[in-house]
Amino acid sequence: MCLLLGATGVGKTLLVKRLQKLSSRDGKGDLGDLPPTRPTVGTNLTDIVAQRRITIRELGGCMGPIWSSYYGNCHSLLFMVDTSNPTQLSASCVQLLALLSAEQLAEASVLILFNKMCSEKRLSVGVNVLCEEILELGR
Ligand SMILES: Nc1nc2c(ncn2[C@@H]2O[C@H](COP(=O)(O)OP(=O)(O)OP(=O)(O)O)[C@@H](O)[C@H]2O)c(=O)[nH]1
Ligand SMILES: [Mg+2]
Repeated sequence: MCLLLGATGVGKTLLVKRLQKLSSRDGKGDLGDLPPTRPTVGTNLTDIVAQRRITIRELGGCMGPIWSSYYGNCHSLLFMVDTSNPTQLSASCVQLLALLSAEQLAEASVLILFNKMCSEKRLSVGVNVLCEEILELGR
């Protein structure tokens, strides 16, 4: 099981929809129009078939207080950050640090996704600086 986590509105559902499209037979060419998304209230399970089948469980950002009840059976973790929302960034750092220090996730591989880099509002600092800041906070 791969968990997909991140604060509200960072773009988790859109990523899952895009991955689904890419892994489907008709996803070989253009990704097409932007699919609509709604805030995930609860959890959203999706099977992606690439070289092998991967089950991704997105947990809505509003579920943050109970994310930990889904840590069991998690082998990998995708954590998404919205780079166009500086006011959310510190909350995202706190969430990420909680994930990185969770006993149940100690063996899980973690990928941090910096999303919305296309936005004009994105943070002007580079992703490497953000990573350093996050790691520094964790010391
Ligand atoms: N500009 C821009 N908008 C994006 C990007 N990714 C997602 N969005 C938009 O951000 C909004 C929220 O996206 P969702 O995928 O619903 O966010 P979420 O993380 O699933 O949110 P919750 O389910 O509430 O936790 C939607 O309007 C998306 O189209 C991106 O890379 N760039
Ligand atoms: Mg969602």
